[in-house]
Amino acid sequence: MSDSEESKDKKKKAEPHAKSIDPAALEMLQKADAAGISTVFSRVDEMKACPIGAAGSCCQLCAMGPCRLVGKNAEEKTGICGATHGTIGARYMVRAIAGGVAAHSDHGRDIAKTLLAVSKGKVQGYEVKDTEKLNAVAALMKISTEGREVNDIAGEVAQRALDNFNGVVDDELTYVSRAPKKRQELWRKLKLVPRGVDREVVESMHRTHVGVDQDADHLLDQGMRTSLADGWGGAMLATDLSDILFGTPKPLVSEANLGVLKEEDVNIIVHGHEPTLSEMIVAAAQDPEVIEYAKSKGAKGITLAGICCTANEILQRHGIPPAGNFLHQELAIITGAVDAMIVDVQCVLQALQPLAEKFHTKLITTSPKAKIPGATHVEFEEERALDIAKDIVRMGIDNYANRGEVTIPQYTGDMVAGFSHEYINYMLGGRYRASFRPLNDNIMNGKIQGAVAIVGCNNPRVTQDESIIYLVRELIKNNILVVQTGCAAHASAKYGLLAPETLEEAGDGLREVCETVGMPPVLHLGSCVDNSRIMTILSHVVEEGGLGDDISDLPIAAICPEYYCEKALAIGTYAAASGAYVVFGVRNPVEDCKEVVDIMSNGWEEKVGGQLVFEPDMKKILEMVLNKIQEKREALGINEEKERVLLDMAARREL
Ligand code: MSK
Repeated sequence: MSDSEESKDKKKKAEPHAKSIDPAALEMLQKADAAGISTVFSRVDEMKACPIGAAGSCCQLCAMGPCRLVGKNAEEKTGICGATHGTIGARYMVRAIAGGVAAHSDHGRDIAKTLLAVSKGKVQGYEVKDTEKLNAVAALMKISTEGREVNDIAGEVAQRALDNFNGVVDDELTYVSRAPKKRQELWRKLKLVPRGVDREVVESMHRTHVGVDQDADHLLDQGMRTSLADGWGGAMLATDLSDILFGTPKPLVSEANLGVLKEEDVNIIVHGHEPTLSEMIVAAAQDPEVIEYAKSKGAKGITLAGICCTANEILQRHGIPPAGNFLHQELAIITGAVDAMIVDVQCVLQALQPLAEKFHTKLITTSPKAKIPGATHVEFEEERALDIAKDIVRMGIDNYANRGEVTIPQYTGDMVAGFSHEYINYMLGGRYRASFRPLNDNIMNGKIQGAVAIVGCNNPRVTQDESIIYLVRELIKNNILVVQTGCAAHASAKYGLLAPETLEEAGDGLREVCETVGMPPVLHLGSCVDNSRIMTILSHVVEEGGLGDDISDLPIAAICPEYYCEKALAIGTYAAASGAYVVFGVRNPVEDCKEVVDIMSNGWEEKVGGQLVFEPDMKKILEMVLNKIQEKREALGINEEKERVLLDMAARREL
């Protein structure tokens, strides 16, 4: 290679950084390096992110371009069609949001279809597991339950849910009514109320096509409306209907990390996002006949584990341990102990199949929506769900004999998972007085300063888990209750932060409240679609009273420290459009589009009381969030020292 070629090659490479803080990950990366195997961690060093695209300065929407707005006076430059930096950045954001909403909401649609099929008795292995939740959802949908059969109600609920996708619901999604009254009115006034999941996604794609909507603020309003179709639509339905079908989560113990795999067992991993097939895989892996089959092949039994949000779905309801988060998917295969990895949709790296070929792992795709060249495709059909699940588990068992060298890093973290808004309500108030009152009171008296959601993914551009763990630890130390979902929750689980012992690290006030109520200071609320549970909790907190009359009044925030995908941007946008202060780490995807950056921070704060901001430095994120919480507390007037009034007997009687 000539000198100039070598320097060009260097420019394409990223600055190396620490890969992970997880010793299990580091052990597997060492094994990969020694064997000359590439992973997402090594490929990220080989490919520097394109600086033009990374800052939102590249428009690829038509064949007159791609146009890049760089160099001197870049802010004043336009694309060939005349599109400004603001228009280009806003179009990028809206398309990314639409992509994320499509993914999570399509998941919701499939759950609704399963519920409909269950109501008609057309499926194998599924039934309505939580009738109380079914009745609660029916009541919210104004569907009568009086004297009706469970499946009859389920059918109408499922149909109403499906109507939310195609916009057959009076131009307002059903779950908008779950938001605080003031928020609903604001959305109506600003024309942000979503009218149908599909309709908003289609309109976003239309308005971002070349030659249509060219006003950044107007475009970003559509971004908010589309995101709300997920947060208070598709994703919220995914959560509620999954609870109806598979059971509403209740606290349970489990453990997390690669150490959950067992050398003497057949190890099967489910990975992706949806609970429908994985529920049946759980049943199949526990079937005595299937376990006997595993034993007949020389294994001691079957270990089922998960990766990403499919893991969260079966963790929350069955205690099945996660083998790790997003960046663990390749590392699990590198252990040499995974006999089958069953994937559905979302967050599945295409690199898995070439990697699986270097080991003995059988990669099995199951969704009619997602195939991977080289992987075995076993299409999932609800009519034969349990039979298909058993066939797939048997494929893993048959593969056990083909194992080579096995290295399982012996690291696990203990955890309590399985929190739902229903359970938190019960936990705070007890069976007869279930209520969010104790939470509100303790926020008002300052023992708990506020609450922060730490959610989202891993991204190999930053050190795996580092900022998630730093922020969880610092926030609870500062008396902030932390709730988690997605791969960020797995991160905490791996380091034992979801275990009750974490109370030792909490500030005095938070610790006192958690000890009294009997809850850990970091609560795992489920998968990425279950961020909708956080929206529901916030609505209940507002309704309970004493902390303002809208979500934007609450001393709360959301952080997505290690995001990587469009789904995360969609979630962040619906949280901001609902009134939350939202901070993303890693990088700002529209950094050079100053108009867009300003609209999403200052403009949205004025308009909807929430903000979407980006800050790669975790220490600055902490400072920003703590300041915002204090700002909200000041505005509520709950930071003022209350004068102690000593009451005499007469005053007490009057009270
Ligand atoms: S799975 S979207 S890497 S959280 Fe929900 Fe994890 Fe992010 Fe996928």
